[in-house]
Amino acid sequence: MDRRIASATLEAKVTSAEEAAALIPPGSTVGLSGFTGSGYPKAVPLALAARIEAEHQAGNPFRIRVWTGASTGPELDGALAKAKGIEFRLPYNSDPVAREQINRAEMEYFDMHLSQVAPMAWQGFLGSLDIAVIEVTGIREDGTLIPSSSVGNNKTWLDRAEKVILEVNRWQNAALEGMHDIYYGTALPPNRVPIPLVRPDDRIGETGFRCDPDKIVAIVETEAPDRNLPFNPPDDAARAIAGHLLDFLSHEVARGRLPASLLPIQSGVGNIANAVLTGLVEAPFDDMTAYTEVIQDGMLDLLKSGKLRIASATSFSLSPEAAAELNADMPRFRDRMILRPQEISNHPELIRRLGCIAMNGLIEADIYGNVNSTHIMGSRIQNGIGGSGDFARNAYVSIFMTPSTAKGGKISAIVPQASHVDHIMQDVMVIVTEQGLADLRGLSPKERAKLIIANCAHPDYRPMLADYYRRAREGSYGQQSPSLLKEALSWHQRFIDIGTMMV
Ligand code: 0RQ
Repeated sequence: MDRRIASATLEAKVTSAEEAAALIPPGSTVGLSGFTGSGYPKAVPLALAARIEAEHQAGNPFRIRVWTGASTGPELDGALAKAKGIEFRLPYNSDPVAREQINRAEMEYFDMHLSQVAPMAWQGFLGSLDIAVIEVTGIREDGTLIPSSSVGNNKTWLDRAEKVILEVNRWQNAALEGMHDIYYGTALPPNRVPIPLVRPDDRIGETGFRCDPDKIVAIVETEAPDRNLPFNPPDDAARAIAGHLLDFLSHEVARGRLPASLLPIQSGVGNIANAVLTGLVEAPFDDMTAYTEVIQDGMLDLLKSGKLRIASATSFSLSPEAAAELNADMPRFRDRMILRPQEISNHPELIRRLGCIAMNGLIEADIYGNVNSTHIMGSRIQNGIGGSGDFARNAYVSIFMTPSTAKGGKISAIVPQASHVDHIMQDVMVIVTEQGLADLRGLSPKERAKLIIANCAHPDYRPMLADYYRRAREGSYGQQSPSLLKEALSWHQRFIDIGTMMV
């Protein structure tokens, strides 16, 4: 059998998931691996959830505080949330059970920029970390750890936690070894120095995690796949959005504002982002690079096509088919992919230096181009800000994309005023819907409003928006960003009251 633990001292610490979970006391703060459904521990959280349920049945309170990289999988967030075992969680979450508990105020959720999690932990702003539970691909003879399909905050959790539990997952391809780049040069002010990365393909760190062996209290062996959710095939809206965006990029190249190989692309998760990447396979750009958070199916297609030279990220987020394809051909892909800690994949300094083209989804945008990425009707969390803020504020071009309506047309994605703002208008350069694209660079709020209503709003809502804007031009207190305060959020209230924004 494929041996994954080459250190005899550490092999002696192999135990069952139940025994490892028993080392996590109630009230602990636990730093777990995992980013967009990849590289999360799969056995210890399940065993812990069973233990929590048993304690609850015996009448004993038992909850923990959970820190991760980003979203994980049903065996982690899903199981612990179902057991009502999470008191507090950070950062990005996409688990439906955890989402419901957050929205019912049964779990506290600190939604933060993904690049800031590790620095804030080091700065001591988040409190102390009791235990790290980290999935790895293997353990080398010298005790260094071979990362798995995501890096996320693992370096920081391993360094900061008092105790470490490892899951060595044999499902993860042994050929992942060598793909990672773990940078140990971050320091706190006043000792911070520039990060020596000037191209997406630069390697500036080590291929494994350092970990004090004395801190390792248990090692559990697993053989379990990542979450690997399927992608929906792109629908008409996704294809139209991709088409507008690719036209825009071609136009920018023609105008000399982007090089023919573009600049490093960042792409969010989801079906639209994936459709855009797939569209790039046919587009007239060669020798492209990606400096992004996640490598999804479309990114693999681009690598296979030879159009993408290198993809730098912090994790994979693949469908089962793409994961199988990657695993079957890992050595071929390995040299053209780099997985880094999320504080490096999302670092504002590096995003600004490289000049990334950021492409992310949104929930709603207002007529001035303020973007809400997180809250439905201003109060209900969907997922979280993730890395969208890290990229949008620092990108060379920051692009947000969405279908122009949601929920079968009952909701307009373009509204008089965003019910929550994650990205202020200064961080939003381009908005794209299936209706068209609004290039907002260099425009005043009133110029932006005209363009967004004309190019991005759905025709069913366009007259309502134009009417609102016309009356705001007449009746607003000020005329820099005209607004009718009593009416600005009435569209959302109408949806809550009668189930549609349409009058
Ligand atoms: O609801 O699941 O009930 O059907 O929101 O929307 O249209 O499927 O789009 O999957 O691309 O997600 C902004 C959430 C878009 C995502 C967001 C409802 C809609 C559906 C999902 P259902 P879609 P996507 C890198 C970058 C923040 C983080 C980020 C996101 C569900 O892109 O989480 O960008 N972004 N990270 O029906 C009510 C509206 C709505 C709405 C959509 N206006 N009102 N519901 N929905 N618009 C990755 C990481 O950082 C890890």
